[in-house]
Amino acid sequence: MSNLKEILLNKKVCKSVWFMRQAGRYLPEFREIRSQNQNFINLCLNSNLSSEITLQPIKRFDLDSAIIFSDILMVPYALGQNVNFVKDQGPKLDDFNVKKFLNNDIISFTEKLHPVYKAIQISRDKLSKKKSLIAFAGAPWTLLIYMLGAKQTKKEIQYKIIEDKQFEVNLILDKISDYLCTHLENQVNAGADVVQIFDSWAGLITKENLPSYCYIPNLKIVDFCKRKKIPVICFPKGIKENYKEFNNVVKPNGLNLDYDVEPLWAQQNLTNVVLQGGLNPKFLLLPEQEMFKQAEKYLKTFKDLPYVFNLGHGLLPETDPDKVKKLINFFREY
Ligand code: 1CP
Repeated sequence: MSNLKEILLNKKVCKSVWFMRQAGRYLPEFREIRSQNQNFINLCLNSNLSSEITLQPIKRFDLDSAIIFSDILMVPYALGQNVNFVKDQGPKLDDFNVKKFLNNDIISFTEKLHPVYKAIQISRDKLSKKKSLIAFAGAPWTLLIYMLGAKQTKKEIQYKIIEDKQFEVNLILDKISDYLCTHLENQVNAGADVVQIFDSWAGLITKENLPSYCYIPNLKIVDFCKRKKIPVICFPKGIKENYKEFNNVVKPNGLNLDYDVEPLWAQQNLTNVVLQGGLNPKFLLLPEQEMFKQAEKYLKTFKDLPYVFNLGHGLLPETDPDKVKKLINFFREY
């Protein structure tokens, strides 16, 4: 077992485990706190509670890394766009306003996110030095999906909204990376030692638009992290065989596989990078032996490589925490 930061920077042939969305919705101890805090953004701005939630899965499962309890939508919030989480509908943001967006500055942006940085400080102080604390941000494209209101219901994306708002798309892609880089650097200064960039909606981008909407925006942030010596993991979810081109262009330290990427294909095509994840979170809903069989596919394929055991997307709300425990034990004994 080795520290995530070391694996990413030195490509040590070691294994490590953490899960996306490990802090949150499927844990009874999270639900308890959440039921007393109806406003999700305010919960993310409560440094003590955010830190407590961050450490809940570490206490329960002794995972190798903690991921800070926050949300990718804290950035639009700090850029002046109010965010509401409507039950069973997902996040709803105020209409995007060009003038308001352009009136932002790095100092007030940082001030608004101070509670997140404070939560990282508290968590770092309480977390064993052997464990990594992961900070994160949404990639520009994924954030603009929410900022321009293209995600209207729980499942649907209105791509037409994006096509009709080319000026706003270009403006956001051009301007938001400075804020994202600042947010990542602030989180590292507060005590995080690894960062992950979530491009959850990259799979919606057409092949011809991938360079301008996905590769280049991710590359800008990765290059910034490299200059600052911050180990960075990218997650361009849903781009299928384009994972190869993404890896060759963006060259992050780590790359999270989604559940559509075959592990053997990844092992052969995604080189000079530390691979992470891949296992379908739905497999945690299967009977134990079936779940182990699926997990073994990844562990076998990446046996002689540095590999971070994780999922192909976040843990599902209906996941039984005991199953998570069993999966971690299986990984440790493997
Ligand atoms: O209890 C609740 O209602 C809140 C559920 C919840 C939680 C626990 C949301 C709402 N966000 C989070 C925390 C969160 N979000 C974390 C930290 C916890 C952890 O990982 O352990 C992280 C890393 C995120 C990242 C995030 N938020 C992403 C990228 C990853 C992914 O899932 O693709 C995205 C797209 C969001 C937006 C978001 N936040 C929450 C919701 C319901 C949504 C919308 C998801 C959607 O549009 O489908």
